[in-house]
Amino acid sequence: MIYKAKLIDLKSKKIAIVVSKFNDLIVKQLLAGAQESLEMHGIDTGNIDIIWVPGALEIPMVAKKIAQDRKYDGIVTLGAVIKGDTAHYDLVINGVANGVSQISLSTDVPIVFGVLTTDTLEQAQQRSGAKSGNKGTEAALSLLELINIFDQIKSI
Ligand code: INI
Repeated sequence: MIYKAKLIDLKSKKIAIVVSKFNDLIVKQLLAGAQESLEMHGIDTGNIDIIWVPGALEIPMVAKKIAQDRKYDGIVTLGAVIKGDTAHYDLVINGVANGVSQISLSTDVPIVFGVLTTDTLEQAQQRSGAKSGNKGTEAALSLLELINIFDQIKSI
């Protein structure tokens, strides 16, 4: 048997988007891309909750809380960590990436990582709706695929 995502009715699925405010010009583009693609694939607008946190480092703790509460069928995490001249960069990236990964492995809720990590603001712009696509859109699509797969394998 092969399990692959297929079109299902997503109308009743509840999605949370946990998004950090830091670098807000970029994250607003990621959020717009994620919302648009969720809605385009049939998620009801009223079933998408957006939870703002201060910075990317705060994403895991909020994602963990809502994953444990089991109110959502899936969680998209969005943020933008831009290197610039901050030494904080590596700490933030490691914290958010490890945190989200741990939560996704320790709960049964599909969670995707839509946190941009770039050296420059320009690269972040390219990946948030300009030349190199939109990481928010990609993350939302991955989540829908994952929810779909979860639905199929839960009855195995
Ligand atoms: N948070 C981000 O989301 N992006 C960044 O680029 C960033 N930098 O570079 O520092 C950043 N730092 C804040 C961090 O996420 C926490 O909010 C802060 O340390 C308080 O815990």
